[in-house]
Amino acid sequence: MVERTLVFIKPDGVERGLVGRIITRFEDKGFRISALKMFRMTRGFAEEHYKEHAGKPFFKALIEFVTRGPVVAMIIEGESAISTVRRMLGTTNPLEAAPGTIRGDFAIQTTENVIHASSDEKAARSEIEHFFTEKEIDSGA
Ligand code: 3AN
Repeated sequence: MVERTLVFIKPDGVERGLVGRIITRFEDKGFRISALKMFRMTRGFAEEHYKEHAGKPFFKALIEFVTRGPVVAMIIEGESAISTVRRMLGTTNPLEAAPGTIRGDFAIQTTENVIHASSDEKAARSEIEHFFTEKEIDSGA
């Protein structure tokens, strides 16, 4: 099934100049980018995105980190995009992420782990709506 998922390259990935290499991986795989933008999250925007983690010990540091510089957000579209993109990212803890995955190849720390992607269909739907307006999304037609 063709799916859409929400991905963003976190401030560490942008600062380190990894944007091009990460986007290339998704394009090389055969996925389509149906929306793309760079912006700096406000605290409120970030807290809404990570609301399921509110109150956890790492929450404050996570919000500080993700708002410290711009992110590059995109919608990736293609066959089974949600689970496949998650596999391309690797596990949340980059030390356990398999070589060949984005986190496995580019990250060491769990907070500064370079990239986010929606975890399932429900998250993808709500995150796409949170990050992009209908007008910003290319229908492919
Ligand atoms: P993922 O990004 O792999 O979906 P989540 O949703 O569990 O992982 O966590 C969201 C973000 O919160 C992670 N990408 C990471 O930046 C941060 N995070 C999660 N767990 C921890 C942790 N134990 N310590 C520090 N930061 C964490």
